Amino acid sequence: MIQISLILGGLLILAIVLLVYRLHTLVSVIRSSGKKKVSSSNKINAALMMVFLILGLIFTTWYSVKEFDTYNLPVASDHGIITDRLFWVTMAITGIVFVLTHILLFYFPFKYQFKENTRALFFPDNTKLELIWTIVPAIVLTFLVLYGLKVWNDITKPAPENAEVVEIMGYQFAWRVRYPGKDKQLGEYDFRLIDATNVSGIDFRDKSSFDDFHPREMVLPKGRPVELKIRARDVLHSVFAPHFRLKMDAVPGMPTRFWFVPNKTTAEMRAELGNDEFNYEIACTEICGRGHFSMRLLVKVVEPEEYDQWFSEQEPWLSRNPEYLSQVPDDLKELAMIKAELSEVTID
Ligand SMILES: [Cu+2]
Repeated sequence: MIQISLILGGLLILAIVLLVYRLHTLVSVIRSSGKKKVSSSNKINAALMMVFLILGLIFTTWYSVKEFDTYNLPVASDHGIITDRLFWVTMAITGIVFVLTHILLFYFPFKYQFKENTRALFFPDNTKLELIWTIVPAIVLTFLVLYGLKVWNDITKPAPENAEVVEIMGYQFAWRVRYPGKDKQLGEYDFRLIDATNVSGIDFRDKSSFDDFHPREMVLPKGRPVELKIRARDVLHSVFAPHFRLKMDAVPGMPTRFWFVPNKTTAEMRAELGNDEFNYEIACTEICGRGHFSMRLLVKVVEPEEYDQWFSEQEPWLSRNPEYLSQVPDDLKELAMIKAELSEVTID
């Protein structure tokens, strides 16, 4: 009851205030009829436009210079340099236009503010001017689109033959990384084979699967092309490694890929940033559920020799989970045991 009367009371007061204001306006119209009078607020508003323009320009320039490094991630891949160049060319062209139009946007209200003795110029159209402002942006935008298309084609062309292949699978809520093992061939997978242990559904009917291994973090060689084969197990995820300028969706039922060449080791990036704790990482950039935030995968870039060393020391997944040998066809069992470095003893 009290709430309703409060609301009604509030509405009543609001109505009274509005009526008083309306009355006040009408009275002032009658009083000043016949003579035009420019209030001082007109001049103040015009002056404030200039103040806002100048202070705004000073502040944005100062802030952009001061905080540049906060918003600019160092780049650590070959194609990242090309992508960055495209970004800065686009930024320069659109930035110049943006600044110029905004200077005019604030300057014109100041220059053309209402003055009692000035009359507005009647300016219906100007074909030449309209042609200029149509053709110039059309040419510039065509250049930007073609340049962007060239960059896109460059970075999405098929990976070189000798690329290191790494599979990355997104699932709620982690990444599963798989390397092809010593045969350098990733085995097949089948979603029907997924269980609590075989998280990504590796198919052990395929002999390429026997030596595949799953490390906890992704290790990559510097200076060698790496092809990520990307897939998702449940919902949409997205592989995002900002330092490599890498972003590609992981789509259930539709494998995607992305290849790139890391060009700075983790150690080099640590030295560059002066931060010993720095690590490259892959994050999920698709809001994929309540555990989305935890989809962080560390990436370590090392010198190629160190990578080969690490690669050769990894243990095939099958050798840690020998019970999955039962899924291997009988005629391949012997091969599976050799490739998974299993001895008879481990099985019994
Ligand atoms: Cu995700």
